[in-house]
Amino acid sequence: MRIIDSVRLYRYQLPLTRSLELASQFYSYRNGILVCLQSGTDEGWGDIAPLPGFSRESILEVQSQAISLAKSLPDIPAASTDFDISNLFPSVQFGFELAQFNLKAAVRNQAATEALPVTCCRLLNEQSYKNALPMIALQGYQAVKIKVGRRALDDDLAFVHSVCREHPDLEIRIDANRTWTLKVAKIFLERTRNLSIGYIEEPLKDPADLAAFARSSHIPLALDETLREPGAEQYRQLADVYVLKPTLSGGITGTVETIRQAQSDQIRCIISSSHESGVGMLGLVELAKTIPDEAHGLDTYNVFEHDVLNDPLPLNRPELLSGRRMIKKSDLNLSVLRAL
Ligand code: OSB
Ligand code: MG
Repeated sequence: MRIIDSVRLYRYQLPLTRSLELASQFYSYRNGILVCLQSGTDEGWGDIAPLPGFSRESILEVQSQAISLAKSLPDIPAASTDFDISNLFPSVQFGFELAQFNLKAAVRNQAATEALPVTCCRLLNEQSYKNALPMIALQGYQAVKIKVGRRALDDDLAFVHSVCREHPDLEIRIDANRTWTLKVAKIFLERTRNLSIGYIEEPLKDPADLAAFARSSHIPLALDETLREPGAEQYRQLADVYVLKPTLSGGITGTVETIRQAQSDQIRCIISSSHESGVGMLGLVELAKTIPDEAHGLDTYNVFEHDVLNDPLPLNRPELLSGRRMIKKSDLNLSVLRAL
């Protein structure tokens, strides 16, 4: 059996093309850690990138956990290591599981798996919609997601109505990121009665109101943040859709298990990214392939000025056509990586 010979960790800090608003704070850099598991001449890379404002763990906490985990790994069989242990931060679990998955693929030399297309949901804001020619900008997309709740309800409603009117064939998804009271959410429902909306994600500040919302809603309910909280169990049953962010919860194995359970309960699952680097994005694309009939929330990669990969991935499009791409050290931009 193959043994892990070495574990290497690299910090990165990637500049963003525009400042990124996360939970009401603005960021101009993305911090993360790449992990490389090596066995003989084979290597497997993973990405550990806790998202400020969303992850509970900070990059410094992640760094010290990753360093101690790395010390414990060499000489352990590559295939048998189980990172699905409760004391790991989700971002660390995701990064090490992805590295292990990629190492196993490298050992089996599985670079050329079948290229299955993955459908991507476009994140849409009013500014970019108005600046671009909408018919061209959205060409080929099946689904778009509109973030609401950061400005006056009337402005959100006007924009949602115009996108629905101009693109009747698109699945329109709404994400309020828990900004509304039940009262405001009900006004939104009232004023979208005549629209067809794919789902509304996290409408409410207070999860205790979700049951009342679901009872009066004509729009399917998607849960994201609420799924990751203690006490999520009582709210899961209200959801028609789960938005799954493996970096923020569950890593790879936990996410696969949630998908399996959800599918037997007839709940839709969307794989969603959290501004991971290209290394993490490739892992999310692999996971998305396991749910081929959905448009996945993978439109977060375009914020980077440059990536950890020398050649940026072609992800800003409706169909991500990906055979598995094997990452090797020579694919990485070493000038942005600092060995830990
Ligand atoms: O609220 O779903 C969110 C990205 C980073 C942090 C939070 C969120 C997101 C996304 C990802 O919206 C894209 C998507 O899910 O379509
Ligand atoms: Mg969301």
